[in-house]
Amino acid sequence: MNIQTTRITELLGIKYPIIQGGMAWIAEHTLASAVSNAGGLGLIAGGSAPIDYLREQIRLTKEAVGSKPFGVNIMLMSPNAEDLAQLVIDEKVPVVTTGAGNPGKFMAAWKEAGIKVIPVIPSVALAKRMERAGADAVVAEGTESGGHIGENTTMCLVPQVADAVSIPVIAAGGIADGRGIAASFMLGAEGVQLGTRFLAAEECQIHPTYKQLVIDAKDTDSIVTGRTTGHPCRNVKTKFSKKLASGEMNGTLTPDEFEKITLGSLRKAVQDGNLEEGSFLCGAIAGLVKKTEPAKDMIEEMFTQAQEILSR
Ligand code: TUI
Repeated sequence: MNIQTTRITELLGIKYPIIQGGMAWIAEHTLASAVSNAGGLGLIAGGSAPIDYLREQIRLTKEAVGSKPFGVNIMLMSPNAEDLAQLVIDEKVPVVTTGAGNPGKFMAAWKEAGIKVIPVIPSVALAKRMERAGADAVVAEGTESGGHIGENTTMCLVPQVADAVSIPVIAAGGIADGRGIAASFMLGAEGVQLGTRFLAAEECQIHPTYKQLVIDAKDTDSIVTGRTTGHPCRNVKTKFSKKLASGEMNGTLTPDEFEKITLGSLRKAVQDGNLEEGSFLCGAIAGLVKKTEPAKDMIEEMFTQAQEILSR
Protein backbone atom coordinates (compact mmCIF):
# COMPACT_ATOMS: atom_id res chain seq x y z
CA MET A 1 0.00 0.00 0.00
CA ASN A 2 1.40 3.38 -1.02
CA ILE A 3 0.00 5.95 1.38
CA GLN A 4 1.65 8.83 -0.36
CA THR A 5 -0.69 8.83 -3.32
CA THR A 6 -4.27 9.10 -2.14
CA ARG A 7 -7.31 11.10 -3.16
CA ILE A 8 -6.23 13.62 -0.50
CA THR A 9 -2.75 14.22 -1.95
CA GLU A 10 -4.37 14.57 -5.37
CA LEU A 11 -7.22 16.80 -4.20
CA LEU A 12 -4.92 19.16 -2.34
CA GLY A 13 -1.77 18.88 -4.45
CA ILE A 14 0.42 17.93 -1.49
CA LYS A 15 3.26 15.43 -1.06
CA TYR A 16 2.14 13.81 2.21
CA PRO A 17 -1.55 13.26 3.10
CA ILE A 18 -1.29 15.17 6.35
CA ILE A 19 -3.14 18.26 7.56
CA GLN A 20 -2.12 20.30 10.56
CA GLY A 21 -5.04 20.98 12.91
CA GLY A 22 -6.43 24.51 12.74
CA MET A 23 -5.90 25.09 16.43
CA ALA A 24 -7.56 28.29 17.67
CA TRP A 25 -5.07 30.93 18.96
CA ILE A 26 -2.21 28.55 18.07
CA ALA A 27 -2.08 27.83 14.35
CA GLU A 28 -0.50 30.93 12.84
CA HIS A 29 1.67 31.60 9.80
CA THR A 30 4.99 30.17 11.05
CA LEU A 31 3.51 26.74 11.83
CA ALA A 32 1.20 26.69 8.81
CA SER A 33 3.97 27.57 6.39
CA ALA A 34 6.41 25.08 7.95
CA VAL A 35 3.87 22.26 7.47
CA SER A 36 2.99 23.32 3.91
CA ASN A 37 6.66 23.73 2.98
CA ALA A 38 7.33 20.23 4.36
CA GLY A 39 4.76 18.78 1.93
CA GLY A 40 1.66 18.66 4.16
CA LEU A 41 -1.21 21.13 4.40
CA GLY A 42 -0.62 23.88 6.94
CA LEU A 43 -3.64 25.63 8.40
CA ILE A 44 -4.13 29.07 9.89
CA ALA A 45 -6.67 29.22 12.71
CA GLY A 46 -9.59 31.52 12.03
CA GLY A 47 -10.93 30.82 15.49
CA SER A 48 -11.00 33.95 17.51
CA ALA A 49 -8.79 36.33 15.59
CA PRO A 50 -9.81 39.78 14.31
CA ILE A 51 -10.22 39.92 10.55
CA ASP A 52 -7.20 42.20 9.90
CA TYR A 53 -4.92 39.90 11.88
CA LEU A 54 -6.12 36.94 9.88
CA ARG A 55 -5.64 38.75 6.56
CA GLU A 56 -2.05 39.46 7.60
CA GLN A 57 -1.54 35.81 8.58
CA ILE A 58 -2.82 34.67 5.19
CA ARG A 59 -0.51 37.09 3.36
CA LEU A 60 2.53 36.04 5.40
CA THR A 61 1.77 32.39 4.71
CA LYS A 62 1.38 33.03 0.97
CA GLU A 63 4.77 34.74 0.96
CA ALA A 64 6.39 31.82 2.80
CA VAL A 65 4.89 28.94 0.81
CA GLY A 66 4.92 30.34 -2.74
CA SER A 67 2.82 28.08 -4.93
CA LYS A 68 2.31 25.39 -2.26
CA PRO A 69 -1.23 25.05 -0.87
CA PHE A 70 -2.31 26.02 2.63
CA GLY A 71 -5.65 26.47 4.33
CA VAL A 72 -7.68 28.37 6.89
CA ASN A 73 -9.78 26.71 9.59
CA ILE A 74 -13.00 28.53 10.41
CA MET A 75 -14.38 27.85 13.87
CA LEU A 76 -18.09 28.26 13.20
CA MET A 77 -18.97 29.21 16.78
CA SER A 78 -16.69 32.22 16.41
CA PRO A 79 -18.61 35.55 16.35
CA ASN A 80 -16.83 36.66 13.16
CA ALA A 81 -17.34 33.42 11.20
CA GLU A 82 -19.36 35.30 8.53
CA ASP A 83 -16.53 37.80 7.95
CA LEU A 84 -13.94 35.02 7.84
CA ALA A 85 -16.08 33.12 5.34
CA GLN A 86 -15.84 36.15 3.01
CA LEU A 87 -12.16 36.81 3.74
CA VAL A 88 -11.09 33.36 2.50
CA ILE A 89 -12.90 34.11 -0.78
CA ASP A 90 -11.34 37.57 -1.12
CA GLU A 91 -7.86 36.24 -0.36
CA LYS A 92 -8.26 33.22 -2.68
CA VAL A 93 -7.37 30.75 0.07
CA PRO A 94 -7.09 27.34 -1.61
CA VAL A 95 -8.52 25.18 1.22
CA VAL A 96 -10.98 25.77 4.07
CA THR A 97 -11.64 23.43 6.96
CA THR A 98 -14.44 24.10 9.42
CA GLY A 99 -15.10 23.09 13.00
CA ALA A 100 -17.68 23.31 15.76
CA GLY A 101 -20.73 23.57 13.53
CA ASN A 102 -22.38 23.05 10.17
CA PRO A 103 -20.83 25.15 7.35
CA GLY A 104 -23.77 24.42 4.98
CA LYS A 105 -24.75 28.06 4.47
CA PHE A 106 -21.25 29.03 3.25
CA MET A 107 -20.68 26.04 1.03
CA ALA A 108 -22.11 27.38 -2.26
CA ALA A 109 -20.06 30.59 -2.12
CA TRP A 110 -16.85 28.72 -1.26
CA LYS A 111 -17.34 26.17 -4.03
CA GLU A 112 -18.11 28.98 -6.49
CA ALA A 113 -14.78 30.59 -5.51
CA GLY A 114 -12.96 27.31 -6.24
CA ILE A 115 -12.12 26.65 -2.59
CA LYS A 116 -11.65 23.04 -1.48
CA VAL A 117 -13.91 22.58 1.55
CA ILE A 118 -13.17 20.02 4.25
CA PRO A 119 -15.52 20.12 7.28
CA VAL A 120 -14.40 18.51 10.53
CA ILE A 121 -17.20 16.25 11.75
CA PRO A 122 -17.76 14.11 14.87
CA SER A 123 -20.50 11.80 13.49
CA VAL A 124 -21.65 9.78 10.49
CA ALA A 125 -24.84 11.84 10.15
CA LEU A 126 -22.88 15.08 9.76
CA ALA A 127 -20.43 13.46 7.33
CA LYS A 128 -23.33 12.46 5.08
CA ARG A 129 -24.87 15.92 5.35
CA MET A 130 -21.55 17.51 4.39
CA GLU A 131 -21.12 15.21 1.42
CA ARG A 132 -24.60 16.16 0.20
CA ALA A 133 -23.75 19.84 0.67
CA GLY A 134 -20.73 19.50 -1.64
CA ALA A 135 -17.76 18.96 0.71
CA ASP A 136 -14.59 17.74 -1.05
CA ALA A 137 -13.55 15.55 1.91
CA VAL A 138 -14.27 15.30 5.64
CA VAL A 139 -12.07 15.13 8.70
CA ALA A 140 -13.54 12.45 11.00
CA GLU A 141 -12.42 13.66 14.40
CA GLY A 142 -12.48 11.30 17.37
CA THR A 143 -12.92 12.25 21.00
CA GLU A 144 -9.19 11.68 21.63
CA SER A 145 -8.59 15.10 20.00
CA GLY A 146 -7.68 18.22 21.86
CA GLY A 147 -10.15 21.08 22.14
CA HIS A 148 -13.85 20.89 21.33
CA ILE A 149 -14.77 17.23 20.86
CA GLY A 150 -17.57 14.83 19.99
CA GLU A 151 -18.30 11.53 21.74
CA ASN A 152 -17.13 8.88 19.28
CA THR A 153 -13.56 7.52 19.29
CA THR A 154 -11.35 7.68 16.21
CA MET A 155 -11.24 3.87 16.06
CA CYS A 156 -15.06 3.68 15.87
CA LEU A 157 -15.76 6.84 13.88
CA VAL A 158 -13.32 6.58 10.96
CA PRO A 159 -14.43 3.22 9.51
CA GLN A 160 -18.10 4.11 9.91
CA VAL A 161 -17.63 7.45 8.15
CA ALA A 162 -15.51 5.78 5.44
CA ASP A 163 -18.39 3.33 4.80
CA ALA A 164 -21.02 6.07 4.81
CA VAL A 165 -19.55 8.55 2.31
CA SER A 166 -17.81 8.36 -1.06
CA ILE A 167 -15.65 11.46 -0.58
CA PRO A 168 -12.22 10.87 1.01
CA VAL A 169 -11.95 10.72 4.79
CA ILE A 170 -9.16 12.21 6.87
CA ALA A 171 -8.70 10.71 10.35
CA ALA A 172 -8.07 12.91 13.39
CA GLY A 173 -7.79 12.33 17.11
CA GLY A 174 -5.11 10.30 18.86
CA ILE A 175 -2.61 10.25 15.98
CA ALA A 176 0.96 11.38 16.71
CA ASP A 177 3.31 8.97 14.95
CA GLY A 178 3.68 6.60 12.00
CA ARG A 179 1.76 3.85 13.81
CA GLY A 180 -1.28 6.09 14.17
CA ILE A 181 -1.03 7.07 10.51
CA ALA A 182 -0.78 3.42 9.40
CA ALA A 183 -3.74 2.51 11.64
CA SER A 184 -5.80 5.37 10.17
CA PHE A 185 -5.22 4.03 6.68
CA MET A 186 -6.24 0.55 7.84
CA LEU A 187 -9.51 2.07 9.07
CA GLY A 188 -10.26 3.52 5.65
CA ALA A 189 -8.79 7.02 5.92
CA GLU A 190 -6.84 8.53 3.02
CA GLY A 191 -5.20 11.22 5.11
CA VAL A 192 -4.62 12.31 8.69
CA GLN A 193 -4.96 15.52 10.66
CA LEU A 194 -2.63 16.09 13.62
CA GLY A 195 -2.75 18.83 16.21
CA THR A 196 -1.08 17.76 19.42
CA ARG A 197 2.17 16.55 17.81
CA PHE A 198 2.53 19.93 16.07
CA LEU A 199 2.22 21.75 19.40
CA ALA A 200 5.80 20.59 19.95
CA ALA A 201 7.03 21.78 16.54
CA GLU A 202 9.84 24.32 16.66
CA GLU A 203 7.75 26.60 14.46
CA CYS A 204 4.75 26.49 16.81
CA GLN A 205 4.81 29.76 18.75
CA ILE A 206 2.91 28.80 21.88
CA HIS A 207 4.25 29.86 25.29
CA PRO A 208 7.18 27.62 26.42
CA THR A 209 5.16 26.57 29.48
CA TYR A 210 2.44 25.18 27.15
CA LYS A 211 4.98 23.29 25.05
CA GLN A 212 6.61 21.81 28.14
CA LEU A 213 3.23 20.68 29.55
CA VAL A 214 2.61 18.74 26.33
CA ILE A 215 6.11 17.22 26.30
CA ASP A 216 5.87 16.23 29.98
CA ALA A 217 2.31 14.84 29.71
CA LYS A 218 1.81 11.13 30.21
CA ASP A 219 -1.07 8.94 29.03
CA THR A 220 -3.49 9.99 31.80
CA ASP A 221 -2.74 13.71 31.69
CA SER A 222 -5.66 14.96 29.60
CA ILE A 223 -9.07 15.82 31.02
CA VAL A 224 -12.40 16.87 29.49
CA THR A 225 -14.06 19.99 30.85
CA GLY A 226 -17.19 21.83 29.71
CA ARG A 227 -19.53 18.85 29.46
CA THR A 228 -22.17 20.77 31.46
CA THR A 229 -22.08 23.63 28.93
CA GLY A 230 -22.59 21.39 25.89
CA HIS A 231 -19.10 22.25 24.61
CA PRO A 232 -16.79 19.56 25.95
CA CYS A 233 -13.12 20.44 25.58
CA ARG A 234 -10.03 18.25 26.11
CA ASN A 235 -7.19 19.97 28.00
CA VAL A 236 -3.96 19.18 29.78
CA LYS A 237 -4.72 18.24 33.40
CA THR A 238 -3.69 21.21 35.54
CA LYS A 239 -4.90 22.47 38.90
CA PHE A 240 -7.24 24.82 36.98
CA SER A 241 -8.75 22.19 34.65
CA LYS A 242 -9.13 19.69 37.50
CA LYS A 243 -10.95 22.33 39.57
CA LEU A 244 -13.30 23.05 36.64
CA ALA A 245 -14.02 19.35 36.07
CA SER A 246 -14.71 18.63 39.74
CA GLY A 247 -16.93 21.74 40.04
CA GLU A 248 -18.97 20.50 37.10
CA MET A 249 -19.13 16.99 38.53
CA ASN A 250 -20.31 17.97 42.01
CA GLY A 251 -22.61 20.75 40.80
CA THR A 252 -20.81 23.62 42.56
CA LEU A 253 -19.99 25.24 39.21
CA THR A 254 -22.99 26.21 37.05
CA PRO A 255 -22.67 26.31 33.26
CA ASP A 256 -22.87 30.14 33.41
CA GLU A 257 -20.07 30.32 35.99
CA PHE A 258 -18.03 27.89 33.91
CA GLU A 259 -18.39 30.11 30.82
CA LYS A 260 -17.37 33.17 32.83
CA ILE A 261 -14.28 31.55 34.37
CA THR A 262 -13.07 30.10 31.08
CA LEU A 263 -13.67 33.20 28.95
CA GLY A 264 -10.28 34.05 27.41
CA SER A 265 -8.63 31.04 29.05
CA LEU A 266 -7.19 29.66 25.80
CA ARG A 267 -5.46 32.97 25.06
CA LYS A 268 -4.09 32.99 28.61
CA ALA A 269 -2.58 29.54 28.02
CA VAL A 270 -1.18 30.17 24.55
CA GLN A 271 0.23 33.67 25.04
CA ASP A 272 0.93 33.88 28.77
CA GLY A 273 1.49 30.25 29.82
CA ASN A 274 -0.87 31.11 32.71
CA LEU A 275 -1.22 27.94 34.79
CA GLU A 276 -3.75 29.51 37.19
CA GLU A 277 -6.35 30.61 34.61
CA GLY A 278 -5.31 29.10 31.27
CA SER A 279 -6.88 26.24 29.28
CA PHE A 280 -4.06 24.24 27.69
CA LEU A 281 -5.96 22.32 25.02
CA CYS A 282 -4.31 19.06 23.96
CA GLY A 283 -5.19 15.60 22.72
CA ALA A 284 -5.11 12.34 24.66
CA ILE A 285 -2.03 11.31 22.65
CA ALA A 286 0.18 14.00 24.28
CA GLY A 287 1.97 11.23 26.20
CA LEU A 288 3.56 10.14 22.91
CA VAL A 289 5.02 13.59 22.18
CA LYS A 290 8.50 13.70 23.66
CA LYS A 291 10.49 16.45 22.03
CA THR A 292 10.55 19.70 20.12
CA GLU A 293 11.73 19.44 16.52
CA PRO A 294 11.06 21.05 13.13
CA ALA A 295 7.66 20.16 11.61
CA LYS A 296 9.48 18.84 8.53
CA ASP A 297 11.41 16.26 10.59
CA MET A 298 8.19 15.16 12.29
CA ILE A 299 6.37 14.64 8.99
CA GLU A 300 9.22 12.83 7.25
CA GLU A 301 9.85 10.52 10.21
CA MET A 302 6.16 9.69 10.63
CA PHE A 303 5.60 8.83 6.97
CA THR A 304 8.79 6.76 6.79
CA GLN A 305 7.55 4.80 9.81
CA ALA A 306 3.98 4.45 8.48
CA GLN A 307 5.17 3.32 5.07
CA GLU A 308 7.54 0.78 6.65
CA ILE A 309 4.74 -0.67 8.82
CA LEU A 310 2.35 -0.93 5.89
CA SER A 311 4.95 -2.60 3.67
CA ARG A 312 5.65 -5.41 6.15
O1 TUI B 1 -13.67 22.62 16.46
C1 TUI B 1 -12.93 21.75 16.88
N1 TUI B 1 -12.09 21.92 17.91
C2 TUI B 1 -11.96 23.09 18.62
S1 TUI B 1 -12.76 24.56 18.33
C3 TUI B 1 -12.01 25.23 19.67
S2 TUI B 1 -12.29 26.85 20.19
C4 TUI B 1 -13.62 26.71 21.25
N2 TUI B 1 -13.78 27.70 22.08
C5 TUI B 1 -14.80 27.69 22.93
C6 TUI B 1 -15.69 26.64 23.00
C7 TUI B 1 -15.50 25.60 22.17
C8 TUI B 1 -14.45 25.63 21.29
C9 TUI B 1 -11.20 24.34 20.26
N3 TUI B 1 -11.18 23.15 19.65
N4 TUI B 1 -12.92 20.53 16.31
C10 TUI B 1 -13.79 20.19 15.25
C11 TUI B 1 -15.08 19.73 15.76
N5 TUI B 1 -16.20 20.04 15.19
N6 TUI B 1 -15.32 19.00 16.85
C12 TUI B 1 -16.68 18.83 16.95
C13 TUI B 1 -17.22 19.49 15.88
C14 TUI B 1 -18.56 19.67 15.46
C15 TUI B 1 -19.60 19.72 16.37
C16 TUI B 1 -20.90 19.91 15.92
C17 TUI B 1 -18.84 19.80 14.10
C18 TUI B 1 -20.11 19.99 13.67
C19 TUI B 1 -21.14 20.04 14.57
O2 TUI B 1 -22.38 20.26 14.05
C20 TUI B 1 -23.48 20.48 14.86
C21 TUI B 1 -24.57 20.98 13.95
O3 TUI B 1 -24.65 22.20 13.80
O4 TUI B 1 -25.25 20.15 13.36
